[in-house]
Amino acid sequence: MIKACIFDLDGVIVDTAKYHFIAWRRLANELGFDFTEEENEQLKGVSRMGSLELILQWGGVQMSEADKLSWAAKKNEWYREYILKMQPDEILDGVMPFLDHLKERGIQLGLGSASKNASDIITQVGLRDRFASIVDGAKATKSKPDPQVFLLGAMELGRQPSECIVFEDAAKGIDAALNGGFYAVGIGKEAHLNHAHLVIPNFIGITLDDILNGIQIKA
Ligand code: B16
Ligand code: MG
Repeated sequence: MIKACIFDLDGVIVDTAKYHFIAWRRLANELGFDFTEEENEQLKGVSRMGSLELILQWGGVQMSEADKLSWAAKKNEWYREYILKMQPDEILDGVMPFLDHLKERGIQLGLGSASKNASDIITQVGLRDRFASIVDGAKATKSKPDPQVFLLGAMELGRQPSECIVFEDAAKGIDAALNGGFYAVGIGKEAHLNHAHLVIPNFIGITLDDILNGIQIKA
């Protein structure tokens, strides 16, 4: 029996990946190199410091731990310039009707994001009151593919992982959901997410029964 749905934020509810990309690219450029949108794909669901480590590797740049913290803080300042201007119209197409539909079906809603900015983003787009549980990168200490962020969410909702579906756009996020014993639905391209129970391109026109049929379980 499915009782709850836990949503990743970046790439599932809103497209903040584009703002992360702009800010990380600015950091790389200031350090004298560049990286591609394809490389950026590998940063999805990865923590801030984990992302910085990967980017520095791509650029072949080494620096002290103190400098890493200072560059990560700069990147976050640039990123926050974008997110603090976000409006409800940046919620991805199909998300609002799907959240309304889940509420009508009595399904609990949770948010499980690696982002320390999740709380501000969700407030900015007016969705804060929709989620009974919000677990972000400040509450969760272990990065995806560790399932901690989703396990904390299930605990806050009073549910077992087997009663919850996780919606994720990142391969590492799907790993995290599967590692925790959740049903995992990928949002985006099959090629990146084919280890999920089901992959859908987005939420447009999607019903709970479509999802349950897709993951082959009964409500
Ligand atoms: P912050 P999600 C993740 O959010 C992003 O996908 C990832 O690109 C980002 O580095 C991470 O949050 C940390 O974000 O710097 O705001 O703490 O997809 O788990 O909602
Ligand atoms: Mg994501």
